Amino acid sequence: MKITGADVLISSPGRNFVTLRVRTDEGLHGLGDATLNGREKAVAAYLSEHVVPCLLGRDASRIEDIWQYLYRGAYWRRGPVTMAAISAVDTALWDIKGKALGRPVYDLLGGASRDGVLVYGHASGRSMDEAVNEVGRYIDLGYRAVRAQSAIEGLAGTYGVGKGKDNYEPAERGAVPAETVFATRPYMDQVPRLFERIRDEHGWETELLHDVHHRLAPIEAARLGKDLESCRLFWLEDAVACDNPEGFRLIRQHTTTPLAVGEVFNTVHDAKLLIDEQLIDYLRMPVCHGGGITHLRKVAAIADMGFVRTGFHGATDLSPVAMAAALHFDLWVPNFGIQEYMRHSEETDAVFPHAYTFEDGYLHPGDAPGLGVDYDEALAAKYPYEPAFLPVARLADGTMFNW
Ligand code: CS2
Ligand code: MG
Repeated sequence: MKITGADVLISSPGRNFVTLRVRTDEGLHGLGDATLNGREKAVAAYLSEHVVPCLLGRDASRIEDIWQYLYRGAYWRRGPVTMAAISAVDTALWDIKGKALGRPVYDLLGGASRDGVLVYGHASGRSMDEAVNEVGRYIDLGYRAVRAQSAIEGLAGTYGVGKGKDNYEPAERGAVPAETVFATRPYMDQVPRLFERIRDEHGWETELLHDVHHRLAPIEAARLGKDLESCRLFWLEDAVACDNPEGFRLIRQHTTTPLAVGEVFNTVHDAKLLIDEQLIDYLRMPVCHGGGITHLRKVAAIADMGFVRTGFHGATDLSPVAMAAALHFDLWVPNFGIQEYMRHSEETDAVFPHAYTFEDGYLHPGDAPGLGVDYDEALAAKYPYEPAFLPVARLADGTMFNW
């Protein structure tokens, strides 16, 4: 089966997405998500200019060889743009292989290791009261695990808090990033109070998660992890900026709160020290940014040796193609932990019809051949791309900080 073409499809149904569609001489096509929030055009150009010409005429069934060709042949290895492009090609080729064999991708990986994929939803509030109530709403929706984020008293806007009932959309349309202000001390004082309130109000049955979102120093993260131990979190995510994995040694010395990291990782090399030294408990690099299925199943095997489980990123800026690929992987992978599931907008779901379903706190990818997701190009044309950026954050004194 030869690759006859590949289309880089940019649309904005609710938010910007870049989708790669690989076509073959047998009439089958496969999809990959090439969306990198706020850097969409960089990945689109990398694909169009430097990858697609190299795919034409290749045997679509040679997934590993094409991965090696795109990775080793790039010379300039790794990084979010390169690996998002490689991940999209890889995902599309697994989609094609499943369609050619008439089997869902999870079956090609080794079959189901569980009956459903445990997911967590995103509860947030513009106040602590609203956040606590939102956790209750997600429990009523059937979620068994809920991430909770709230605005920080005294700060106008903060990471993870939506503007209303809709899901939190971090990227803001505009020519340059919006600027927000962060303050460490009120954040660290408030988060333990938020989770104490959630436990008081909603009990101990539901798994609770929190995303620090790269904003603390190691000693601060150690303190927060310690302060949260009585609330028994499922995980504390991105406790520190992970340019410095060694920082996790300090956090680990001080707290038993489980740690998750890796949504900004893109190859095993970003995670190796953390896995080898068992400095984390969950690895978040998703199929669409972490090298695709081909690379990620190697990473998962290495993680398994270090008792690290998967907990893939699944925000709305990862498309339903990425979610479908994640769910096939999640259903199979032996050291599965949990899957993030921020529901997409209705426009997004309409452009990306998919087979995955939610029931009783679990997702299932469905048994359609391949990934079980498609792309409605005619409908997508109604939603043209608009530049959008992730915000930047400064401290109150103007110091540039981590958003
Ligand atoms: C977050 C994301 O879902 C998460 O855990 O870290 O909301 C992240 O901020 C966005 O995906 C960035 O585009
Ligand atoms: Mg996160």
